[in-house]
Amino acid sequence: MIRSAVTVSLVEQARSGPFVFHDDLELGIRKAADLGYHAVEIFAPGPDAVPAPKLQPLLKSTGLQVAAVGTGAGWVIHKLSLTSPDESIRRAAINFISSMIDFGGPYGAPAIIGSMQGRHGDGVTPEQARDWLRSALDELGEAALRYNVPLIYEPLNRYETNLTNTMTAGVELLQSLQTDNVRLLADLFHMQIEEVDVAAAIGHGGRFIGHVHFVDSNRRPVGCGHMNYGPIVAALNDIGYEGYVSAEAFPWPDSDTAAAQTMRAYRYWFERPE
Ligand SMILES: [Mn+2]
Repeated sequence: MIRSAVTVSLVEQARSGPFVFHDDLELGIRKAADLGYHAVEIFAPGPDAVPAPKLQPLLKSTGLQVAAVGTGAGWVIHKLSLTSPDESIRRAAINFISSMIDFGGPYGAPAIIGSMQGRHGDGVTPEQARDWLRSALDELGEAALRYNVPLIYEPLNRYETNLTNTMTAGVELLQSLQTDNVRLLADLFHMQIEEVDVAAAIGHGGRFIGHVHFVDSNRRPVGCGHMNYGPIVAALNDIGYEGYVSAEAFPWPDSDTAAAQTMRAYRYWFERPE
């Protein structure tokens, strides 16, 4: 079964970012539960931002899961990158992501590597950057095993990274790793910029896809852009996808409307009788 999730950001520096709820995790979780979501995806400033004694009872009382935890704060706040020319920054980036794996793991939530992957250039060759990225994914993928969760790696559009822009490149990267515990994030916003055919790319990603960012072409909530969802949903069903479709979208026109709109779209696309 494909389950629904909605993003909650607690990162001040990401206030204008594509997150449906901002600032207040408890309120975000309660609203998500009221709307019928299965889970929240948490974008936190660090591993200690949300203490377990606070989060656990909230999840218990609402019945919500944590779909995933973002690691982008490592970049947005600390300017850490897995492909920085500076070895101490690369090591700090791995340590930050490792601590986020430890944050999400007890909830069964994988960590997502998006902006933390960085980019080549600045004296770093593409080959060198990919070597560093591969070695980090191997280390962190294995670290996630102790929680029985994968590590999620997100290909981004060309304006955000020059390392991996498509599902095809993502599959090639994963196949070159030692670990088999890394999965791809199919973010429909990035994909509609980079892929020739989003549905075909999902088919190509196949079993490697472990998470989906469910969003429209303009990064507004599903139904507020020009994405053609019919073939995309069919492709997810065809590959037997069973993870989350998570609303990583702008709070447009506002958080409550965006969350309700995405839930309407989720029900239309994923809960319709055959
Ligand atoms: Mn995304």
